[in-house]
Amino acid sequence: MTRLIFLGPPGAGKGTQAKNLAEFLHIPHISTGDILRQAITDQTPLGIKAQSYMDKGELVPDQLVEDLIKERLHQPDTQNGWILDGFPRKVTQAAFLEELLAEIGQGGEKVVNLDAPDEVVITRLLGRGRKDDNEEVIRRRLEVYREETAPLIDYYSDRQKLLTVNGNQSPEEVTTALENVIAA
Ligand code: B4P
Repeated sequence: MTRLIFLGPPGAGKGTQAKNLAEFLHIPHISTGDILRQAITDQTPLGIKAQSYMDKGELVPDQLVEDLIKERLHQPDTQNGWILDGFPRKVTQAAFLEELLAEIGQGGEKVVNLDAPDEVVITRLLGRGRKDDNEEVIRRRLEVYREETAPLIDYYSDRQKLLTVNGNQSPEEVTTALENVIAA
């Protein structure tokens, strides 16, 4: 049973690694960013509410992502494990997740902290060129990461759930490092 949470700054490689690992393990890759972007494309009520926040590099309100995570983790395909990519991003979201997992009997999760320096992630994201990948928005996403998300490193370390992987290597090297920490 693999239940993993990917943590790290924007551009650290969370989406890249989480997608591959989930395919390999045959478990769902649950990316809040992907779900929100799809909702924006489909112009659903969720997408319409989320768009202005995402365009500015701000986090969308907790309630929106918490509702979608609750709904997603109740789906039957989560029974054999999952990878959460982009959730939680704040201590309040982590507390919500802890309660949700206790309620649905899906504890035992590990948290992978994938890290890479600012200059590296900025270069990667500018190269990708998604709508929220322009320099001003990237800098705001990094600020938000430092203020809101980085405290989760201590949060999960205190709970003995944290695994750390250096994201500043080639994708293949990151995958190998990831496999090693998970297997250990
Ligand atoms: P996300 O979609 O989660 O985007 P991200 O943090 O920028 O990382 P991503 O996973 O896409 O990039 P990756 O590092 O894999 O979030 C977008 C927005 O959604 C947020 O700003 C927020 O508004 C909203 N949101 C999402 N979840 C939320 C939540 N819980 N609460 C509130 N709001 C929420 O890859 C980046 C690039 O690097 C790619 O081009 C990739 O090919 C490249 N790359 C990856 N690994 C590499 C490597 N080792 N070497 C070289 N390049 C690499």
